[in-house]
Amino acid sequence: MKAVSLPEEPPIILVVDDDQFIRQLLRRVMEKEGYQVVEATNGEQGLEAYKRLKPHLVMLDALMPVMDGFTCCNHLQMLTDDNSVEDEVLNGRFLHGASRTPVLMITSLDDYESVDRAFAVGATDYITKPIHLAVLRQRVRRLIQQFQLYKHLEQANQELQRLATLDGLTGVANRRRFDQYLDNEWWRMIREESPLSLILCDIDFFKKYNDTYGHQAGDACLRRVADALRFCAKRSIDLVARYGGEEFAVILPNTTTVGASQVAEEIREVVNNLEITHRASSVSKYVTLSLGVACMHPSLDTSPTMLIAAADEALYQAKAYGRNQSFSKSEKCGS
Ligand code: GH3
Ligand code: MG
Ligand code: MG
Repeated sequence: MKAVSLPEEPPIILVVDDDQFIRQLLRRVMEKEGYQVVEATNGEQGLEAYKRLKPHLVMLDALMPVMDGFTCCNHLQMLTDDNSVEDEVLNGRFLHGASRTPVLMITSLDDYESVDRAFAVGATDYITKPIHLAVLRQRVRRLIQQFQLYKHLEQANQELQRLATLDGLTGVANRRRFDQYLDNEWWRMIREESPLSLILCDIDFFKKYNDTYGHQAGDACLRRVADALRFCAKRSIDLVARYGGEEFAVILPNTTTVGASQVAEEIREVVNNLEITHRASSVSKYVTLSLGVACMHPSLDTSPTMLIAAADEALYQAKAYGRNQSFSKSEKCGS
């Protein structure tokens, strides 16, 4: 995982206020703190600048011509509310909007209603004028630190999620990802009324390979086979996964039996051509694969397990007919 590094550029603060004196004061104080400051004179300009600059903090006056601070704050929330439902649940429960750029309202309005309204439209914090500069500095520092920390956590979380879907040895998708993807594509193919194909590949006499060359050589062999599979499953929607042990699976959406059988034969040939010596094999001098191909037109009364069972049965046939070959078993999947 990448180490968390501090940003090189100083954080940007967007000051939105119609009062030139206040803008200049805030600029002076914030620049002294090491921040970059950008100014806007009303809500509309503020939104434009926000979209362009993606600042780390917005300081927002409440009363301004053209578009006031409450309306502007509302729009800002809509601009940043592009999170998934899952993120929303997390934010709502634990993070209280920490994923959004913090908005600090600085205003002379100090009545209950205005304060409540500001928080209701998404303000992160509220400071009244006349501004207590020492308090402002601390609040700004805290808000920016929290926002940056959240961003780092988000990056780390994304990286963890990516790693949680990969097989550690071979780098292809793991079984968990395979199950998820097959399920997703199953539903997608129902909607599109398209065929879904699956290839199960099993290395022939792999136990003997391990016994002959050792477990580490076995691991290296698995990696090379996985690379060959990745090479053959060319489309971005194809998924290669380690199904378990020395078995791999290839999910081929929008693919007929004929198409999938071609891919299976190509995989078989590419692995043969790797010429990984296997002297204990009874079918070849080299490491070979047996492959089972299945294709279905997903529907509401069938399920992904049926596709897996069909591919497994086909793989069994390929083994029974002598290994180093592919066998397909399909519903009417066209050609
Ligand atoms: P067949 O031709 O019928 O497929 O026989 P096989 O020997 O390939 O099948 P079997 O299921 O008997 O053995 C699979 C072997 O795969 C046994 C196991 O030690 C090995 N294996 C499973 N996972 C790994 C792994 O991560 N690394 C290594 N090196 N070997 C593994
Ligand atoms: Mg096996
Ligand atoms: Mg095997």
